[in-house]
Amino acid sequence: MGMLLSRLYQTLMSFSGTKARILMLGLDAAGKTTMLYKLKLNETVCTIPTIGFNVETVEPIRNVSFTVWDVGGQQKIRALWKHYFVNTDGLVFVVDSADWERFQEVREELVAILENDEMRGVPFVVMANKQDLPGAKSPSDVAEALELKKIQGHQWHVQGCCAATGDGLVEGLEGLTNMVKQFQTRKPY
Ligand code: G3D
Ligand code: MG
Repeated sequence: MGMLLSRLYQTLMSFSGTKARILMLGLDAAGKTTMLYKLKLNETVCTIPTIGFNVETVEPIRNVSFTVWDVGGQQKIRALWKHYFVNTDGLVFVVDSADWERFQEVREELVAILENDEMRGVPFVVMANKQDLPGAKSPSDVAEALELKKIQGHQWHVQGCCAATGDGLVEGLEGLTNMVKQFQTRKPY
């Protein structure tokens, strides 16, 4: 097993005993599928741009699932999203840090997701992806552009990463895991 994968497993194993349902969302081309494959097998795979409401899921360890789709556009299918928001424990929100022209759209999408009833209190990590690109904004610049400090009622964290190499993925998921565990202990059943 590769180093990255074993560190990822160690992080996710800290959920052992509890179920964790993680959503991984972001605009198209943010790098979600690339990240998903890193969680599954430590190699870069060819990805086909996701069209419409195409949901991908991996369960890297038992009881820990990652469910992924593209947000943005397609007003008509938004009503369907809420079914996937049910019982979410954590959100990985992936941003292309070099695509600053879409930061406003990214912010609107994030806010719209978090406003959902089913997403109340759910912690999230913003993965400021593609840090390897020359035009990439730093994680703190991404946090500022998305006005994360204005978002109330959710614990959050921002992590710079490069899905292509896997850099920063473990750190991001560690941060999320810690927040999710706190969220799960506070959650009334
Ligand atoms: P999505 O699933 O969010 O839509 P993808 O995004 O995972 O399909 O990635 C979209 C494109 O960005 C892909 O390029 C992918 O290789 C690239 N990408 C993902 N992560 C990184 C990264 O960290 N750095 C760089 N430089 N590129 C990244 P293609 O060319 O295959 O469309
Ligand atoms: Mg995809």
